[in-house]
Order: sequence, then structure tokens, then C-alpha cells
Amino acid sequence: MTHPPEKTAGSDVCFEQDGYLGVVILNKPAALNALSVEMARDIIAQLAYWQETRAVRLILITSSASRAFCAGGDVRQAVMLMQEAEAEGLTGQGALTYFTAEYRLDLYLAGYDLPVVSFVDGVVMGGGLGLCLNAGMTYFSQTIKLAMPETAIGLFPDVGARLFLRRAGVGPALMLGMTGTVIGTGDALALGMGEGCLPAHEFAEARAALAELAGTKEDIGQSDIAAQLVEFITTAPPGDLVNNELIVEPDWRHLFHGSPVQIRQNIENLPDSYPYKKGWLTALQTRCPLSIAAIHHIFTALPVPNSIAEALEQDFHLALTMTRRADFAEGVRAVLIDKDGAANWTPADLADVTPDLLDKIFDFSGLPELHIDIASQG
Ligand code: QUE
Repeated sequence: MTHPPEKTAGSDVCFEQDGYLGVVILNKPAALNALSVEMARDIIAQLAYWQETRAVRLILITSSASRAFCAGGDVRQAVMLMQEAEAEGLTGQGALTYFTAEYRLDLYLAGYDLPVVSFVDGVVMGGGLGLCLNAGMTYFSQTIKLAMPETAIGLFPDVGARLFLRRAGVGPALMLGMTGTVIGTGDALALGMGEGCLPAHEFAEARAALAELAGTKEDIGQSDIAAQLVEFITTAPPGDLVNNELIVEPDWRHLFHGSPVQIRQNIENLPDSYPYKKGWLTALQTRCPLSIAAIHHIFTALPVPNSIAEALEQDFHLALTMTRRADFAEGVRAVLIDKDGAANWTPADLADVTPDLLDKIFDFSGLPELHIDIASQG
């Protein structure tokens, strides 16, 4: 690549350069920065340019709006691409185009030569969480809304969640993955996600500090970044889940143990005064049963991946097999298009998810590999 990709204010993603600091700014606030195929490709192209030309030494990813860092992949676009391809007799091609673009970005960032820091404020969900956590160091404002909500749309917590959610332990990983519960900064940090709490009103100063670091040091390591940002770090507001004396008995981590149906029973058995009982039970009763069973299978039956690349490859394949099913388009319709929240799932109940159904979605035979070929981003 000989010339820089041109992206200026008004684009869905903007690129700025502060000396030796390259800044990626997600800029589609009306859609909470949901990541489209074009945004993912543009970011890869700019990162490739910065790396090839050695123009920068450090990358910062952030958002132009405090409402959201990134709500996830643009799943409405995914469904549109699937329907367009289907109409042309190219079944499966739409999902392939969509997930290849999003997963290549995460894979590219995970193997990128330069250190990457994300400043995250507001909504950080699904693909947005994959973006920052797979890239490198993540700093959360005091007011994030973090979740892996994919069981609501017939997908599963993907983009490497089988590694980054598991840092919390299997019980918490199951809780977050199966129910899509939204947590704040205190709980996110306590559950092993993110480096620290950096108040949003300090983002500009902290960015300037990163630019200064990039200007003075060639080979920047994680400890340099942590040291440069330490003056901006504060104690996170206490979490609702972790270290909350309201929820001591029974410890919620033990509820998420056993089969999906057993877990649902454990929650039904809680006293009505238990703060999360209603939310968790409603989630397990209304979210996609096969999606819930899929993430449960990942955390309880499959080996832990050895690397982010391996996790992304497995998630890429499962995303392709799961989005072949009607549940995905139906979930996106119910949550994001008609917004009636009344998805019609098949099967409709957790108890009706059979081993045979799970075997089918975990059968990856004939699927393409996820590989990064920057020259031809097909
Ligand atoms: C589950 C999800 C997503 C979601 C809601 C869910 C998701 C996603 C969005 C989203 C939000 C706002 C937008 C948009 C998409 O919502 O992945 O385009 O404007 O991107 O329950 O997985």
C-alpha cells in the first residue's frame, strides 16, 4: 500500500495521527458504532498502512461519542447481506462476507506489531468488547455498560469470548454468556476484563500522554503504557455483583453449575428477594435456547483454546453454522428491526435442545479457514 486510506470527519471511522500515535475513532454514534464490513476493512487498511510505513509506534482506539464505544457487529447488515446473497442463489455467501470482515479485524489486531490501547466509554458489547480485549490494553471509563448479549439474537458470545469471559472463571463466564447481563466498570475489572478505570473526562489528557510516550520511545511495551497512564487511573465504582454484600447467599457463581436446565432451576429456586433472580430467569426463559446451550457447551465441554487466533477461528466457524439457522435472522428481527422482543425460537425451550442439534452446529466440516490476506479483502 503506497498511499494512506483517506478517512476524514463524517466517516463511520476516522483516523488521526498525533506525532507517533495513531488514533482510530469509531464515529457512527447513531448506531452505537456497530461495526460494519466497511468499517472493519477501513480499520485494517489504515493499521496496515501505519505498520508498513512505520509512521506510528502506538495505536489508540476510541469513540467520538460517550454513549458508546461499540455495540457490537452490525448484525442488521449481516442479515441484509445474507438475504441479498440468498436472493442471488449464493446461500451462505452473505454470512461469510460479514463474519470474515469482522473476524479478520480482531485476528489482525491480535497479531499486530504495534501496541494497541483502547479507551472505552458507554456501551461496549459483543463485537465491541472483542475489538478492545483482543487488541491489547483496555481502559474503561467509570460508566461503561458491558455485556455479551448475543443469546438474544440467536447467535452466541463470539469474537474470542471463550477466552476473555473465561478469565472470570467458568461460573461467571456462564452467567455473562448465557444471560447477557449488563455489568459496569467495577464488575468488569473484578472479572478480569480491562486494565483499569480511566475517567472519561481524562481521555483527552491521557491521549496526549500516549502521544508524548510515542514521541519519546521507539519500542513501547505494556509496562510503559501502564506507567504513562497511571496518573489518570482511579478506583472504579464498586460493582453490583462482585464484592456486593447484597448478594452473598447463595454465591451467584455456584448457581451457574450443571446443565442449562439445571442452571435455570437453580435460579428459579432463589428467593424472590435475590436481586438478579428476575433478570436471569427472564433471560433463560426468553433468549434463544440453542444459543444458550451453545455457549454453555463451549465453557463446560470444549477444551480451552491455546491462543486468541484459535479462539477466533473456532468462533468464526460456529458463527457460520449458527447463522445458517432461522434463529439468527429471527433474533435480529425481534431485537433490532421490529423491536417486539418476541422472537419465535426453534426449539422454543432449553429442555428441547438435543445433543444432535448441538452436534450439528459444532460440525465445521467444509468451512473455509479464517486467514488474513490484506491484499485481497474478499
Ligand atoms: C445482541 C447483539 C447485538 C445487539 C443487541 C443484542 C449486536 C449489535 C446491536 C446493535 C445495537 C445498536 C445498533 C446496531 C446494532 O445490538 O451485536 O446497529 O444501532 O450490534 O441483543 O449481539
